[in-house]
Amino acid sequence: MKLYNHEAAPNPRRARIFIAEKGLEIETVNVDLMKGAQFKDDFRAVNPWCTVPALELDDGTTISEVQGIWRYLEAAHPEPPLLGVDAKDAGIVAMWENRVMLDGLQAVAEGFRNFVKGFKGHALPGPDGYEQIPELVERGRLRTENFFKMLDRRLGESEYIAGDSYTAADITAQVTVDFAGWIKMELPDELANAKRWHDTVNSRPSAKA
Ligand SMILES: N[C@@H](CCC(=O)N[C@@H](CS)C(=O)NCC(=O)O)C(=O)O
Repeated sequence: MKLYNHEAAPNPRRARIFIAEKGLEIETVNVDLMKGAQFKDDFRAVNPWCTVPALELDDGTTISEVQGIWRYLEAAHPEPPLLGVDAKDAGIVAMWENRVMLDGLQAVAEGFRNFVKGFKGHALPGPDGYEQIPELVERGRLRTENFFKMLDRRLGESEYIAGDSYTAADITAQVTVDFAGWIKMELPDELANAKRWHDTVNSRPSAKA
């Protein structure tokens, strides 16, 4: 298996942390997003959406989308479970993970991609070009602030985001909080529940993945 990766980018990190939590070692292939390698024909043949991560299986099948990669790896390597331990838990993990994605990761991305000059004409990932919308920078920052508060409220009632154990919802939230540093935003000190959780998840060995 091979993971098409870009070390600095948040979505491949969601896949790498998951892989590390499963105790797996998977060869990585760097796709240099800074040089536009995602748009070259050889990578389009791997993933026509021109994004990383993408997981190439030994039979040549490629699975892109973090959710797709997670689902495959969880089914192939069930321990430790990261997508829920039974039907109810799986629903709860998916619910929280998606909320974190929509309200957190996408909010930071909105603030980042509409601001950074390098994303001019390419404000959204993928093969089609979209212009930046400067007004979205402020909105992205406001949404990120609200996301931090939501995280803190949730972590005041539960040890981890989807319940008593660490799951994929924590992975997306952990990556999001660290990605927010790119727009110079961090968890404020007064959000003590979220800070406690962030210290805990970021001290797991997988956080270095
Ligand atoms: N929905 C995709 C998102 C992947 C994504 O946006 N990846 C970014 C890196 S974090 C990317 O490949 N960007 C390429 C670009 O901006 O051209 C997934 O879940 O894998």
